[in-house]
Amino acid sequence: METADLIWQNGDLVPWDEAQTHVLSHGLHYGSGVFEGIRCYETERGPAIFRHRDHLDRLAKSAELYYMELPYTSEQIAAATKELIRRNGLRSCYIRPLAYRGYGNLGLYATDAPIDLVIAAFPWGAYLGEEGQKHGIRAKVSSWRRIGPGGLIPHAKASGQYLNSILAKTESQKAGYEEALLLDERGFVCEGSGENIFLVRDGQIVTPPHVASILDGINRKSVIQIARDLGYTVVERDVARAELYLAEEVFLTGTAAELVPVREIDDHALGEPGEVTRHLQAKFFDVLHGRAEEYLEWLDFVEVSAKADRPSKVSS
Ligand code: PPE
Repeated sequence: METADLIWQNGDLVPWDEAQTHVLSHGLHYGSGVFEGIRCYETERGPAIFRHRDHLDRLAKSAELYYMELPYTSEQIAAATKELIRRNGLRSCYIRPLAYRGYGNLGLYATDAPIDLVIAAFPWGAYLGEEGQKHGIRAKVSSWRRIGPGGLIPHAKASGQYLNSILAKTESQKAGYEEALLLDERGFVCEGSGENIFLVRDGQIVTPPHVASILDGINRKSVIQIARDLGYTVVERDVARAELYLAEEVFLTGTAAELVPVREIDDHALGEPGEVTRHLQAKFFDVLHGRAEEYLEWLDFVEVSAKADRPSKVSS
């Protein structure tokens, strides 16, 4: 992976290689952590974090759902993130805050394990490849069902839950596809291993609802709003598996993936990205890069001096 100079760890900026944790940290053993994936884009007015507040709200909610008390407020985390971006001299980056149960005791009811909080910010290019972003990816419906509300909390972005996504992603990669599409426990379409999914059917935009065990994606929400603002009809409803093959267009949204067209599912060709996908993708990229006035309120600008003040020597 691409690295940066510093990582924010429990209140301190530490050199990247020195951001360590104890091997008996609770989160390492049980996946008892919650995290976010956030992106910051270079804009004409400087670096801007997309829907920063919404991501930090979701982080706080994920923590609350797992009875974890975050040691910092969203305001403190936001300020720390901006400082980290400045000190790393980054203009655009992926941001990964992670709160996990640290070192204290093992066992499932770990009252003595403190909650540690780290924030990393580093460059991360096109998640599913430049080619995929332009021409679409090949996806496969996974044999693994998405975690359901009976056993876990699909609405939470919790570390351990990602073992489910990892199984699905690994299966799809080994089978020669770029991404896995998961069905929910009932067998309806849910989402990608790290993205929400949209279909275009009869000119309408369709996306699975909350009861289909989706993660309440921030880009999903954004794209729904942008599409409606552009005059499209967006319907949140259950989607049958075969609709994936019958759709005029399919695309995925997520922070890492951004907006990626799907050109083939289970060896059914959908073809090159369609008109709706291309229209939404272009508008969405304008929004992310601060080129759409009407959505500027979604951007949290990072104040940097004209010449980014990159530290020549790192001190912790
Ligand atoms: N579903 C899942 C399971 C998911 O992990 C993500 C984000 C989404 C939907 C889309 O959510 P949002 O980013 O709020 O629009 N996946 C993150 C982690 C990816 C990774 O490989 O790590 C991300 O995109 O940052």
